Amino acid sequence: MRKVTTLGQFIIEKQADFPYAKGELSRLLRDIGIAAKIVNREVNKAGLVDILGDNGTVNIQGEGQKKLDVYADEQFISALRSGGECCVVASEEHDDCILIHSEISKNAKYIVCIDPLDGSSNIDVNVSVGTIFSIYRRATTEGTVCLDEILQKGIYQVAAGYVIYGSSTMLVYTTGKGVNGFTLDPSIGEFCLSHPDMQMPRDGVIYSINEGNYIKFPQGVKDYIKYCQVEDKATQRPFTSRYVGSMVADIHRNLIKGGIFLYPTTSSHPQGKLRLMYECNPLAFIIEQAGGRATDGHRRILEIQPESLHQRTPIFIGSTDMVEKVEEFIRLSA
Ligand code: AHM
Ligand code: MG
Repeated sequence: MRKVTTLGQFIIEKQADFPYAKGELSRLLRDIGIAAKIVNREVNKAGLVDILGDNGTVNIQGEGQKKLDVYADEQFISALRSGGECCVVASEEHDDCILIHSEISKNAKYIVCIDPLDGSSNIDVNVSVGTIFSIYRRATTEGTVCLDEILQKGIYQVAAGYVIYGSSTMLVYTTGKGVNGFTLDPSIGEFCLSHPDMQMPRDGVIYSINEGNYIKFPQGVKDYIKYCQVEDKATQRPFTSRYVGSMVADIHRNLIKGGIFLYPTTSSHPQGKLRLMYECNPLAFIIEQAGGRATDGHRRILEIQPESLHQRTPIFIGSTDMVEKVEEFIRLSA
């Protein structure tokens, strides 16, 4: 029988990779894994909400039912608070960052940026959603953490990952030494290593973009989409269009099969839609670690200096050759 490696075992085995680590990062990752299992349980029950009680009603334990994105936010923050390794959380669900003050976290050095439940408009229709997280380290544990310490470029991430609540639930993460994927085995309640050392194909035939916005795209992106649709045997065109509308699901599929995900600027979202700190940076770190590429059309996502917590950016992310191709179209249209 094949040996099963759980997420917890794997994290401990890999701890030696960090010269500075005393186990705190491992504990932080483990805490995120535990919260993900709790959120997974609720996501799985989402379709039963009408039977068990909807928002504003009271469930059988006398607790009010919460929207799942709020629930996920609370679970991750609570896990990070009780873990004691994290000093501040920036979440899509909160305008300001959340400072963690507690006796056990007074020497905490890790900063976590998180989108607790991304693609939440897909929950009502039983389509995959995800959690995305990014972890940074503080240079000091002195004094209260300030905004500038949180606004670090993506290249300084010490770890990043996502959870996809899909036909099976997976947690995929990197600490800068490759990418590993774990599938939740519900029978034992553990994430088990299922996708060791994930590598993104250098090229692909899938493009993922909300084509309904075509008219609002910059010319270079319009030209690239037309390129994807033109017949050409040598490059296997026309390419296949696949768009779930949950960034995690679209990028997870493309990571495995090869492909590109695009969310450019549009006339209605001149800065792009997706958020740099907790959507684009963590996914860019993972995709680069798997051998892919992530840019805003001109610059590497990981090198953008964030100016605010909820900053948006256009993003082109996926198989290196495909991302380079769209960059070429953007350059030519300038
Ligand atoms: P959310 O954080 O409000 O869920 O929005 C992020 C999601 C991404 O998962 C997805 O790729 C994108 O929004 C889809 O946007 P659109 O509906 O404009 O295509
Ligand atoms: Mg989101």
